[in-house]
Amino acid sequence: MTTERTWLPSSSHWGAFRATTDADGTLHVAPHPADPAPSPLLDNLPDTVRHRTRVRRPAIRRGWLEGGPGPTDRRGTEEFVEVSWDTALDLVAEELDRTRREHGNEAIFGGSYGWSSAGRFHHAQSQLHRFHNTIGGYTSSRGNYSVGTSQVLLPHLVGSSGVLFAHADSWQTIREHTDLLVAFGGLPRKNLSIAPGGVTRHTSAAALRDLGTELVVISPLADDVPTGSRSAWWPVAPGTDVALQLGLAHTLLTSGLHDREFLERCCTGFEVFADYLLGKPDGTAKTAEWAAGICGVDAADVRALAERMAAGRTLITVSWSLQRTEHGEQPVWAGLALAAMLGQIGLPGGGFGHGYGSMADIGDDGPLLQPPTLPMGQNPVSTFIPVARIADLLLHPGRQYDYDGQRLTYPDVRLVHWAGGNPFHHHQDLNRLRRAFGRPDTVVVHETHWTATARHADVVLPATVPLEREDIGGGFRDSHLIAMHQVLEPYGEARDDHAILAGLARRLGTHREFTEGRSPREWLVHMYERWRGGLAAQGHDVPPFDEFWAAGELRLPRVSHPSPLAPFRADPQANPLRTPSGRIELFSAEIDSFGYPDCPGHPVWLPARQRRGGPLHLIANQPATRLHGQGDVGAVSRRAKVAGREPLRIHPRDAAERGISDGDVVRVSNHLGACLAGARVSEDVRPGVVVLATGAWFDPQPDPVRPGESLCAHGNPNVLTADVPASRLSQGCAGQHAHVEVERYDGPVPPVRTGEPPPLAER
Ligand SMILES: Nc1nc2c(c(=O)[nH]1)N[C@H]1C(S)=C(S)[C@@H](COP(=O)(O)OP(=O)(O)OC[C@H]3O[C@@H](n4cnc5c(=O)[nH]c(N)nc54)[C@H](O)[C@@H]3O)O[C@H]1N2
Ligand SMILES: Nc1nc2c(c(=O)[nH]1)N[C@H]1C(S)=C(S)[C@@H](COP(=O)(O)OP(=O)(O)OC[C@H]3O[C@@H](n4cnc5c(=O)[nH]c(N)nc54)[C@H](O)[C@@H]3O)O[C@H]1N2
Ligand SMILES: [Mo]
Repeated sequence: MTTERTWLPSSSHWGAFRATTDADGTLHVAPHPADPAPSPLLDNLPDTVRHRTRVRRPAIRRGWLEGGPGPTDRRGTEEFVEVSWDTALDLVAEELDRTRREHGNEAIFGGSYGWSSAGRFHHAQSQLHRFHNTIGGYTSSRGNYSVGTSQVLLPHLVGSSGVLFAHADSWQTIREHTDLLVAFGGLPRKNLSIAPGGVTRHTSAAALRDLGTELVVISPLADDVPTGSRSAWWPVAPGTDVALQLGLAHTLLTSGLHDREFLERCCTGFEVFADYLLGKPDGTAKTAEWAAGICGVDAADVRALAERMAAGRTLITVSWSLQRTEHGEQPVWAGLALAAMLGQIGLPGGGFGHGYGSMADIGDDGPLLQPPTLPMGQNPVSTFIPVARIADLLLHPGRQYDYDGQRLTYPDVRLVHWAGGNPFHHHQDLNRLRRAFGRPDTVVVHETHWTATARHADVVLPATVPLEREDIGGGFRDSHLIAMHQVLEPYGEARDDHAILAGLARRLGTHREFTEGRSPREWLVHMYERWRGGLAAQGHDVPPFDEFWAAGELRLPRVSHPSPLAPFRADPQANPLRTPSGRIELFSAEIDSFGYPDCPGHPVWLPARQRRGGPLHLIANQPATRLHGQGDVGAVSRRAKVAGREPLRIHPRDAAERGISDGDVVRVSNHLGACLAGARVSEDVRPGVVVLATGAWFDPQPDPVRPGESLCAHGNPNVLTADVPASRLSQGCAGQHAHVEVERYDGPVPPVRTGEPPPLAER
């Protein structure tokens, strides 16, 4: 006998879906019926939402509970004591109040970077910011880990980053107009599961299945080549794309294939760049031969590609991964300069793209609509850090540093409050981050699961997951707005972040200001109706909230959003870019005036400084089996593990040299740290390169090989990446690359402990 199930709508960063539960509570999920290419990551959900690593009750590190706040090296090692909500909220409210009274609100770090979950109201970071704005403000963070380098660079070059991100040509336009797509960093299918806030129809993933356009895919990893496409794979040495771009540019210049008219009319500074290509300032011409020697390709191929690029409509795209490296500004700037030389910027399907293959919403043809948003208020504190400087902030109060032409000083942070992010996933050099997390008086974390960040906190407050609450889901290019219905009861004593913060606000006298007297459902109605009013003003009628909620979704109206680059190209005088010259800046007098040796005034070849650590080049890219650390305990992520550890891809030649066979446990190490991983021997990586994706939950244990040091038993690559910025200009995350040695590990293998909660005692 079959019983009728009620499937309820919900959404996630990896897609909209429907969910239902069995009589025994087992969760079932099914993709949205309109999704042409649903994400495999949906299958992580059933195990994750009720996993034993869910935080069940508020928990306090014993040392903090008994000894009070203060710097300590015991975070991440001590047991937790479970307490009542009232006890936890009283203690946190008192500590927030003490910190702001004794040290000022600047001493509270509330940047709280991270992806949290889909859902416009219960977005943890937005809730946290709104709360802190009511109690006097906080030191914030600026930018993100995804495109932190480009976010600072692009305004100098093209006036804003939105010019490239929000207005990227759709895959449909590419299909119709582009003869050749040259993808630096590749077009990995795996990344197209994801768009922040949700993606109901995975049109980018679907488009890649049968693009038809000729592709040249430049990447050390074969996964980055879409299957079934007409593609050539150029497995260049990692970190050398700029040399290839310069070699192509030199060929265009010396063959007279560059578009002089476009460069003169729409760009500034080409002469400076051309002199550099010809080697006038440094004596090195950036010829195809020069490039070939650095990248490990044939000079004749470089010349042929340059000619091929100039012969038709060519789109050059640079993945976001390339700017998440040391000197990450350069591949973006040199890629833009190369596209400018081809003279097709502003033409459909031509010019320069940034992030095709990085995120589902780049190239998506959905409407560009700001979904409903939670107002966050104003932060009375202006102090901020570039987001990836978190460890420096905690380790070096008072120290000065450069950022985009400014000289900034790290404030003295005493309290860290994090909700919806996992710095022990996202940050580099985790051993250093552990030391940094020892410095503040107090660390408060809201988490759904016992992540490494929760384990390094003093106070852990259990948060609900989206299926345990009501919300509105939607991304910026999403075709639908999703009514996220509640499917499950909250786990244990978990509360919504909003409820947690409302409890703190009540204790600090700002409850009315924080909640505005609305229940969560009333907030959804309020946010939706305000948004609906805005749409009506633009001539788009959408139904009232009740109808939207009952229908479970809303198909969004089509809103056209022409790129500003087409009118700019047609008449740069009348439609200038928001750069100092009004044109595309191939030489930026402003950046040049900052005098940063690691980011001069035009694109240059600068090899990475961090080459120490070992003979193999490690790529720490996004995982195919989860979103960052989210869902690492889910079925898809677990299935891919090797000997219970994160898989490390290694070329057969490198494996043979080291006596490593497929399935072996290996030890990956450098001067910064070590981890264990499971070997996957594969021709898909270039020799000399190993790939270990991010997101295995950090499991620091005593290193059996280096006494006194720690090793991650699970395979988190961020124990190996250096905590250095892309440059002094952007201070962007440079976590994509590291240099390591890999050995077969024959010692006693420590168990991976991340699948269990930490030791918990009851008060
Ligand atoms: N080496 C290296 N490192 C990298 C990168 C790289 O390429 N290489 N990439 C970087 C990039 S691009 C990014 S974006 C970052 C991602 O880094 P993060 O965004 O920090 O990673 P997530 O695992 O998504 O962390 C989100 C956390 O929020 C929790 N969460 C989910 N929903 C809720 C909720 O409703 N309430 C609360 N309180 N918590 C919730 C989840 O359990 C999870 O632990 O990583 C960066 N790190
Ligand atoms: N499945 C899944 N998809 C995701 C995410 C996830 O966690 N899981 N995260 C999302 C997020 S937050 C972001 S910001 C985007 C990030 O998007 P990206 O930063 O573009 O993604 P990555 O997978 O880190 O890197 C893409 C590819 O670049 C290649 N690469 C690395 N170094 C080099 C190099 O020096 N030269 C060349 N030519 N290629 C190189 C790697 O082989 C890698 O597969 O991904 C999003 N998509
Ligand atoms: Mo990201």
